[in-house]
Amino acid sequence: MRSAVTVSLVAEARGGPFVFWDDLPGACAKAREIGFDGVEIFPSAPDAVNPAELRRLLDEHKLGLAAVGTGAGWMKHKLLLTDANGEGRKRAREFVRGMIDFAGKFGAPAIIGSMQGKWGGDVTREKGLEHLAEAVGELGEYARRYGATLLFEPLNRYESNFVSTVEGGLELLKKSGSGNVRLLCDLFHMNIEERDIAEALRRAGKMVGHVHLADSNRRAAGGGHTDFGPIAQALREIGYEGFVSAEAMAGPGGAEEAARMTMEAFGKYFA
Ligand code: LER
Ligand code: MN
Repeated sequence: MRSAVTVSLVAEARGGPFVFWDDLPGACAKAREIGFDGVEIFPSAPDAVNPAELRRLLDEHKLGLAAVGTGAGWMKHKLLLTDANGEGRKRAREFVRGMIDFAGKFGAPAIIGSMQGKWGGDVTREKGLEHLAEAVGELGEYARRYGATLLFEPLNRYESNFVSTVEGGLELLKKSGSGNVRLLCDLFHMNIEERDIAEALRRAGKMVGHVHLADSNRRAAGGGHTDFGPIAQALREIGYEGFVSAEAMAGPGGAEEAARMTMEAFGKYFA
C-alpha cells in the first residue's frame, strides 16, 4: 500500500476534510518531507491546475498523483449527476469528463463523491439512482482511454442518501454496466455506516480502488478511536496495493501535525 495526502484547491470546500489547502507547491514539498508517496488533489475545475506545472512538482518531489476529486463540480459549480434537469446532468457529466482528462494525463483516477447528489424534492430515489448508474457507467468507460479507473465513493447518510455502504456501492457498480469503476472506501464514512469495516472491505475485495484514511471523528488517524489493525489486515488479505490517502480535518495542530500523525499511523498499520 502507498501513502497519500489530500490537497484542496477549492475555496468553497473550506471547512471540509482536507489536510493541505490552497498552496499546491507548498503541499507537495511538505508531503515529500513527511514521507508520503503521493498527493490527491481537489482542483476547482478541470483546467484550474496546469498539467505541466503539476508534472514538474510531482517529479521534483518524487510523488505520484493518487487521485483527483471532482467535488468542486457540486461545491463550486452546483453540478449534480442526478440533477432533475437533463441539461444540468449533461453539464455535470462534461465536468467529470474534463476531470478524467486532467487526471488521465497522470494515469490517475477521478472520484465521484459529492457530485452524486441526493434524492428528494423533484428527484425520486429510483430516477436518481438510474441517472447515477448511467453516468457512472458512461464515465467509467470514458476513463479507459487513459488506462485509469473511475472511483465511486459511498458517502455517509448525512451527505447523501443514494449509496452509503460497500454493499450499495457494489450494487451501483453492477447496475452501471462498466467493469472499469472501483469503490473508494472512506474509513470515516464506513465508521458511520458499516457494521464492521474490515468485513465490508473483505466483501468489496478486488473492487476496492482507493482508500480515504481518517479516524472515527474525521481527525487524522490516531486522533480518534478507530482500530486500524483489523482494517489494514483486511486490506492485506484482499491484496490491496493502492493508495491509502489522508482525507481528514486538521486539528488545532494544523495541517502539518495531521500529516505527521497520518504518516505515523500509516507506518504502524498499512506500510
Ligand atoms: C466527502 O465527505 C468525501 O469523503 C470526499 O472524499 C468526497 O467528495
Ligand atoms: Mn472521502
